[in-house]
Amino acid sequence: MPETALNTATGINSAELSFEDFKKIVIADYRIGYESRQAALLGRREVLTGKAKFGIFGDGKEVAQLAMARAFKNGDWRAGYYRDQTFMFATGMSNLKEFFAQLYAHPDIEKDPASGGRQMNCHYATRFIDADGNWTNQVDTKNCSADMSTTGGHMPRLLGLAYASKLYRQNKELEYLKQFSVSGNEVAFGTIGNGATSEGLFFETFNAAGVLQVPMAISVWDDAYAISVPAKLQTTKEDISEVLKGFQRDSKGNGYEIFKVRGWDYVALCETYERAIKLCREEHVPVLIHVVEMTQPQGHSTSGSHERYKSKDRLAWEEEHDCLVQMRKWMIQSAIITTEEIEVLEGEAKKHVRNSQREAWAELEEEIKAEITGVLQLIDNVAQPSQHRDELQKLMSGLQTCIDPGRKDTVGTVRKVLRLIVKEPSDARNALVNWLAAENDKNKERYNSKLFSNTPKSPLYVPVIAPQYADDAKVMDGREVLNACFDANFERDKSIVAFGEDVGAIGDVNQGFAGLQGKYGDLRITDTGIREATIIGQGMGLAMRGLRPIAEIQYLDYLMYAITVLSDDLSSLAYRTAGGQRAPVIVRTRGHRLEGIWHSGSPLGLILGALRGMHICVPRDMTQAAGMYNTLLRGDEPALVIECLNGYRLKEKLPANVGEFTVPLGKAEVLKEGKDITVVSYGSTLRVVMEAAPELEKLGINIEVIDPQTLYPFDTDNVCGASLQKTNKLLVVDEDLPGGGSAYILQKILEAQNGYYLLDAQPKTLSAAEHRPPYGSDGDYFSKPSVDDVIEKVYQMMNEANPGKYPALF
Ligand SMILES: Cc1ncc(C[n+]2csc(CCOP(=O)(O)OP(=O)(O)O)c2C)c(N)n1
Ligand SMILES: [Mg+2]
Repeated sequence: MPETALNTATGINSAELSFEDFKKIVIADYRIGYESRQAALLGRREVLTGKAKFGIFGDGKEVAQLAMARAFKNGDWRAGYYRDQTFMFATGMSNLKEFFAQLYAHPDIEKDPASGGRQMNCHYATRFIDADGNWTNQVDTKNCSADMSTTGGHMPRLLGLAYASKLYRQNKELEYLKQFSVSGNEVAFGTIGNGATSEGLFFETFNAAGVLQVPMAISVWDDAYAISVPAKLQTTKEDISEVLKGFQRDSKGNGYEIFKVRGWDYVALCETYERAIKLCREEHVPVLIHVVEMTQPQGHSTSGSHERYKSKDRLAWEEEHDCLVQMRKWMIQSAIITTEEIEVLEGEAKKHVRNSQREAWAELEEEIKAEITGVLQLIDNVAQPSQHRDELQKLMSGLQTCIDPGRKDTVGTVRKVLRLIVKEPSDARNALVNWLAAENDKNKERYNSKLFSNTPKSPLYVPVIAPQYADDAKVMDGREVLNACFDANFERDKSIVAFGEDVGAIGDVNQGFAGLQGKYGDLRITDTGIREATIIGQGMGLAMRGLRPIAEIQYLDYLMYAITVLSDDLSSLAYRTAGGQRAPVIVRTRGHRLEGIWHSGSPLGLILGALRGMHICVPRDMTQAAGMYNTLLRGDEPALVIECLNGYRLKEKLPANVGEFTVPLGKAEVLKEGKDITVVSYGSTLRVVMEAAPELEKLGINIEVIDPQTLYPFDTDNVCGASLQKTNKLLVVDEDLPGGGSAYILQKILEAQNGYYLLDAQPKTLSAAEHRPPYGSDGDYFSKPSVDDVIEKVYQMMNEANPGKYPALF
């Protein structure tokens, strides 16, 4: 191939480039690819010899990633999966030492900035918030949203990252947010395996990006397998770009530009990426780059070998079409490098990788060894005078000779020692106890911190502002209070956007946004397709790029269709990056009883289990909901707000400061004081309880009613526990299934708040029946807690405590 053809084909600006310069660039690329391969080979060995627990690597995918990295610019974003180590090295977003530090689970963000040792290897992320909660400048850096292990799980987030560019380009009001975008010129790069394209999240994302016309570039790394399952069992026609051809844009309308290229052809790859990304960046056309004929030299991961399921022919083909083998051959044939030179390069690269691995291991090992030395001295101090000296010495030598020890070995040994000498108090034992306490604190920080971002900008620190009411405050439908709250916030903060099904033109199905699209435009208040998972992903991408999304899920029952994204991605983001990333998405929905099986759901048990890492707000009315939105929109953590479906038309008073007052998170409110029984409830059942209260008064029972307002965090001032000091009796009422949200509340009050010690009767729960709520008023009455149910339940508890005073009803 003539030199000029090479230059043009690689997308490397040939105009000012000599052949020498061009050679240098290609050689530098090969070096990165080769080092990456060596890291994969060595990484696997580290797992097999026991230094690391699991390995999954990007071997066989190197060359395409070198080409992709060429097209990736400052300000761009990646949402990808565990095969992308070469891309990460080539863009400088990661390096060899960090690669090994993560493989060894080094819990220090200086060593593994992606996850602080929390994620398996090759799970990447760049850090974009500082310790004070400030955003870093995303325009001058290359950006990587945090990987997950779930294949395809990152697709919805990718949509949001690309959608942010569209908003930054089209909404001129956002120009003041200079650290996030330059006129929306940033591309969101996604990667996904061929197998994972079988997943619904892929198709939902793909369609949505075509509708939205956002600068999203999806690369499919196609190695014809998904672990052992071959393409013919994964993909129609065994070819994802073939079946997606209907998305190809044409003269009739918008769509995608679709590219297909072989994973071992460096020249074609560079050319394809240059063309594809230019179009994507400049014209905001989404692109698919289907990279075929990729290989997996070491098989899927360290948990198995591919010889089990690949034929001899396939294995031989893979060896020959190994992308680095092909690139090497091409470089030599094209006189870019000689055989001797490339051998020298490879020798150096191997050494460099080995040194990086050794350094990464030594850094972790030294820390732990130093801890062991200190602990052994402390144990020795208790061992000398101990009756259990022999056993203690055994424990010491066990720790001393432990191969590749970890912190569980030091801490575990000390805990055993303290049990052995439980009856031997001494200063030396105290020293050991103190050591353990200090170490527990450190390990808590290492392994248990950052479920939330916990920065000074947390919504927990938003100042509390009480609602103010004018003497002639208007009384209006609850939905109108919300509408006024949203209006004030949209006016105040130009970065707020809201979107979801029917949110735009009609202002949501209950009209909380009525009239606001007309006022603020359809870039800020926007209709979406029926695609719950990507509505959340859209919110995540925007929130990561400095915008303030309210992502609406039409009914709580449809949250299930987004639960994977909410649970795996949004809720785990702060934790899995050890506080390096955040996405303060506010998920707005409405739930609890209304009508029928899929419009009356209240699955709080499920939500509390799945969404730890989000604030869970359960306002009893629209004024409280408004106060919560005011709080959340001023904080920097994700939250779910569940409005009461049957409350939009109930009358409420409009606070004069409807866009300013705040409802603090985790602060329970006593709605009615009483002395006989504490009744804790939330959401729609609170009205039921409040209706039951005067009826109970007639029966001589005075209940105290408490609204925790948020389930996570739950009553951080122990208001519920304190109430039990007075009543000594506890009833929890909700409309989840038995053992769902109410069981969570019991655990909080009885165990976390020590309420158990204050009870003089068995604590009870009153929940919905354990089936779905049937349609119709009778179905509701016989399945969800009614006023009659509450009265009888409370009465029964009083009857049990004092049958003389409260004779049995039935
Ligand atoms: C949601 C989900 N389902 C299943 C898995 C288990 N799993 C991990 S990797 C993998 C195969 C992925 O194949 P492909 O998408 O082709 O990517 P490749 O590993 O071949 O690059 C599977 C099934 C997972 N991690 N996440
Ligand atoms: Mg595959």
